[in-house]
Amino acid sequence: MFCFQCQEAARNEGCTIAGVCGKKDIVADLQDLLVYTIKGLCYVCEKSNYLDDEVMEYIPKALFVTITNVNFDDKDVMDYIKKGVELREKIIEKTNLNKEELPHCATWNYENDDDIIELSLAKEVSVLAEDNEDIRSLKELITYGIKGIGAYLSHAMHLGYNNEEIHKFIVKAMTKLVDSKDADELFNLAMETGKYAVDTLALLDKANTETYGHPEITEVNLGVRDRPGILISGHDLKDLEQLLEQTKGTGVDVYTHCEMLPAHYYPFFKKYDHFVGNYGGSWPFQTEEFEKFNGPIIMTTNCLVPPKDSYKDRVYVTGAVGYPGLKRIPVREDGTKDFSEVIEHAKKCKPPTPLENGKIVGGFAHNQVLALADKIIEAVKSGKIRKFVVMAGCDGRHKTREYYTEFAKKLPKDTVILTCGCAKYRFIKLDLGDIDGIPRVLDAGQCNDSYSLAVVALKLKEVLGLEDINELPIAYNIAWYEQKAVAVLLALLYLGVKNIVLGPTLPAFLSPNVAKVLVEKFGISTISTVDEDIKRLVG
Ligand code: SF4
Ligand code: SF3
Repeated sequence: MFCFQCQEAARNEGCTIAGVCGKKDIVADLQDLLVYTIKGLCYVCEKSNYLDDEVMEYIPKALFVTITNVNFDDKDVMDYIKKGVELREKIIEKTNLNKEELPHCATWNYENDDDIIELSLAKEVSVLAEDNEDIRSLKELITYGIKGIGAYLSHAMHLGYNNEEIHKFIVKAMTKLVDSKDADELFNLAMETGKYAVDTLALLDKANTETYGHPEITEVNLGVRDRPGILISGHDLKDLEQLLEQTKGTGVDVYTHCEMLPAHYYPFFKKYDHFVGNYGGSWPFQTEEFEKFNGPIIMTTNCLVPPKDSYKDRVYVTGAVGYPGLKRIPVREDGTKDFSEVIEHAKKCKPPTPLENGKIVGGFAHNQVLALADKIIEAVKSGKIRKFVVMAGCDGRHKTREYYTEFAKKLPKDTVILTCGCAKYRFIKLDLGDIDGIPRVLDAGQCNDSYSLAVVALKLKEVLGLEDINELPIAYNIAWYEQKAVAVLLALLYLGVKNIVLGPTLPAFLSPNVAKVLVEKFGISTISTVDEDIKRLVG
């Protein structure tokens, strides 16, 4: 195996024996083959100008399966590979494509599982198939951006929202990854990936807000009640809605974990009395927190950490998530999920052990921030707010991430943090005060809500009459971990944002030359010390 797609790649070079994330070599190899298969499927779609609902349903989900901390189950990955081959063969047959003119990723086949495993080990399906390290770097940058787009698109589609143009882009881009070896062409494709990342995030924002209302200022309870509970994690709001409906009147409470916290900000979810609050923090701390929760846990998306035996029987998965031995939530014929087993399980469990008390204040997605625009603009004009600092993105295991807590604490009092994603857990529980009633930490929601930060920036630019997004009093100190963050980064670059600080390390998949281009064109850099970074970002 060779995998370097996330921020925790071994030695910041790549995992080769097993993943730091817990992914076994067989799963990593099969995921490479899945990406290879998706490329082959896209290739035949592109060459025959073909797209149908089944393909549009499959590609984003299959991409989602390969994101860090989503699926650790070789059987699941194998099933997705088989489905990809099946869809591809159907299209070749329907469109009479000449197989002899197709590359291996679009023609390979198998007789049994051993054939699949054998191919998954071949160099030609791995990241290292590309010998030129700069071309490889650009191709993987695009691939990870597209994985992020696939994840966000899956969420939008789960809510019934879709945009064929995004699928067409994925198909075109994956085909170029097979065909192209031209660095300029690939660089432009990376920028185009950013454009489609913006479009996908906008679609998801529309899906979320039209379905559940606009997030609004909300206090989220961090304590627990004396009843059994179900903990739901990941990003999927539709799964949460169905769980809340099915737990109504059962005596079982529902709590959010990690990226599900922002669900509390939506008006729609406030009507559920048994939707109690948020339990714990970000994903790296789940092994201790899940242990103490005492009841069942549902993982709707990333980030799943290989579960300990002590609570493994209480973890349920759904959607793209998978882990050997964990129970899967059944899907009914009408497509809704059946949580009855989880609910019965919860009834037999003790209430959660309290971890903390107090509250988190959030809900500052674009609509809420724009409702406060006059106040915010006044504070900017009068100098009470000197600068906004975007501290969005992901959390992770490494100790180096304590930097972000220190950074937030040491930021001057006339700065406001704009956040979203699970990076916020490094500082959201600190009491950083407010500026004339405007909290110093404004949480827009999940990483899925990154679009909000772009809307706020563009609105501020308009109101302040500025020409360029970089003239705004906004600095970017972004923490990344997995591939959705890569999509968001490409989105920001596409929007023209310069001088982003990306940490705690630059991606291992950026070759020195590609990194150099990003530094020259966009002023990207990585973190240094808290004091130095405050000086260069805030002045
Ligand atoms: Fe390593 Fe990250 Fe890949 Fe897991 S996802 S194998 S930690 S690089
Ligand atoms: Fe977090 Fe995984 Fe990325 Fe959605 S849950 S931001 S790391």
